[in-house]
Amino acid sequence: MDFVNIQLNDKIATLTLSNPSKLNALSKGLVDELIQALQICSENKIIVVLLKAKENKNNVWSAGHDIHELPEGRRDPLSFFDAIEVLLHEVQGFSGPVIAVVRGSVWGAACDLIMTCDMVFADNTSSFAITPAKIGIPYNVTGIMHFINRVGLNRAKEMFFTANPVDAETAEDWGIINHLFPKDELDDKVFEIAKQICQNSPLAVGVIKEQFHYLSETCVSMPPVLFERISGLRRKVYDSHDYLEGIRAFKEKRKPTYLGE
Ligand code: LCV
Repeated sequence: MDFVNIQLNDKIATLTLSNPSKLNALSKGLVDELIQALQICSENKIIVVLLKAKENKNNVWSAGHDIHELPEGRRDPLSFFDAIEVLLHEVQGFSGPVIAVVRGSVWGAACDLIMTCDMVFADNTSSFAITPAKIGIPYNVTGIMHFINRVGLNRAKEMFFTANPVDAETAEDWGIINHLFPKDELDDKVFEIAKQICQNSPLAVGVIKEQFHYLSETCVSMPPVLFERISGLRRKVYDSHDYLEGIRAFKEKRKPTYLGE
């Protein structure tokens, strides 16, 4: 694989993002390889998957969706069948725990990926930012639910509306991270936790994970008309000046000028 390194160690697999020139941005190539890697893990009856990222000089775990691959207007890049959303479904559907091991900063859809993992362990160089508002993107309901479920309504709003990174200590306090470990102990501590999980019944662990998934996805039922309204609102944003402006400003390395239209 070009962008994902796979290591199988008995019943534990380690998948490492490796796209250094783009700060491990979730390009379609990298995401497709992650999906393929999870399928290889299933075929090898892996019980626990550790998700890591190759370190880089910028200390970025992942810079999120590859902005150069975002459509310029008129198309939702985060709809149900888009690669990143398929990856999130695959993580949720994997038969055992998928555990994120984080050093450095996590951005945008990579933050949603982290929120979709079953557990997150990190060191104190980690930070977590969800950035759609910064580049004019309205996000999607399942992604927003991941954040509400993890950190609660007010904190999720703070993360989305400010697009500011949440530092490691706050992330642990808010429940984004299960535990903070010292940088030089992180890998060993997490591997011990993975081995502990492997001592337990993989069938039970798998079914318990699936129950967590369904229960965490339940929410107050939303009348169909509201689903339609939300998809219409998202369409309006994707057709807007501001959506184009956000992406072009990033590419031109300048601050965006939003008009609210
Ligand atoms: C492609 C990149 C990227 C990148 N794509 O280094 O969640 S949503 O809805 O927003 C979703 C759509 C999403 O995930 O959108 C992407 C959200 N990600 C971000 O907003 C992070 C954007 N990147 C940054 O803010 C900075 O690059 C960080 C803070 C990550 C690192 O800053 P630093 O100064 O260390 P550079 O900005 O110089 O980036 C190094 C190279 O990586 C590219 C960037 O264009 C640059 O390439 P060049 O050297 O060719 O100019 N890069 C960074 N992020 N998401 N490419």
